[in-house]
Amino acid sequence: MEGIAMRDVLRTDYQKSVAEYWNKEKDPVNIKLGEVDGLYHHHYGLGDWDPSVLAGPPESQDQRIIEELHRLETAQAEVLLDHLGDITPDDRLLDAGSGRGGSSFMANARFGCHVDGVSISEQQVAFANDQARQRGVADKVGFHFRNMLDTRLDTGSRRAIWTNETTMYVDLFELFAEFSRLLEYGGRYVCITGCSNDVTGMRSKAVSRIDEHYTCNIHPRSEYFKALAANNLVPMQVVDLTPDTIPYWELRAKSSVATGIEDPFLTAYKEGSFHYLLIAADRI
Ligand code: SAH
Ligand code: GPP
Ligand code: MG
Repeated sequence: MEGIAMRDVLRTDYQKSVAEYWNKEKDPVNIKLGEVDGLYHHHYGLGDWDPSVLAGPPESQDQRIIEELHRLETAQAEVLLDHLGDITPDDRLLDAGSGRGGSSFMANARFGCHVDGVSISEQQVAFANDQARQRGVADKVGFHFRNMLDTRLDTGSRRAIWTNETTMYVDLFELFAEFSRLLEYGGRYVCITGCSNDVTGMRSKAVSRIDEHYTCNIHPRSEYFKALAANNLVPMQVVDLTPDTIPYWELRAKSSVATGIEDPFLTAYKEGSFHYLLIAADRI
């Protein structure tokens, strides 16, 4: 399935700029956390942190915080995988916007299933395929330089699809049309995302700062449900993860790997203009 032309993956100037961001990305907040155990994530954390990381020898405190942030990010991916339903080793899954592959390796380790990841960053695809070889799972986990709006994977080939913090880069109606095509009947789609709150009106200053920081376009909450309904995807569970992600941001703000985006996230969550949401939907 390889050998796709660059222009078929990066179709717009916007997509080129997103690819450029991810091709260059080497921030310590992601690399140092990944080095803890070799699982590299590009998403945020869930759950309470252990206050003992702030006690103990001061010279190793920073490393304790990094390990704790990484533990919370891995916990986030476990929560996502918990919502995929019963997956067997023969099932094929899609990690849409797969980053450096962390969630894909966790899915394969948990279910023994096949996973394809797609990303519009060639650097990420190369990195993640290298990880797959090092982990000895390249026969079941593979990453591809593809646009998730047009994956060119087979129709009906997927038991489950997930997006872990990737939907803010694309039009949701186009994305869910592609997922609806790829999923088998009764297949599951799980999304973890940040979305703006329709109830408080148009995007807040803090949400605009997050968009600017990542070159993304955070969608309002309503847009997800309109686009799912328009594409035969029926929500089964909707979980507001906002209270569970705030501790991660508070710890990250205290760490040496803080990037400056911590305050906008904390402001947006606390003022109620932004939510961290999980949606699990079935293909009918
Ligand atoms: N899901 C991963 C990475 C999230 S970062 C994780 O949890 O670690 C966002 C990812 O979305 C990046 O890998 C980026 O390349 C990808 N992405 C953004 N727009 C995309 C598109 N149109 N098609 C495929 N991938 C895309
Ligand atoms: C990826 O995480 C961040 C995004 C895909 C963009 C926005 C997500 C929202 C929920 C709005 P990362 O791990 O690369 O970010 P950071 O470098 O800040 O840790
Ligand atoms: Mg990160």
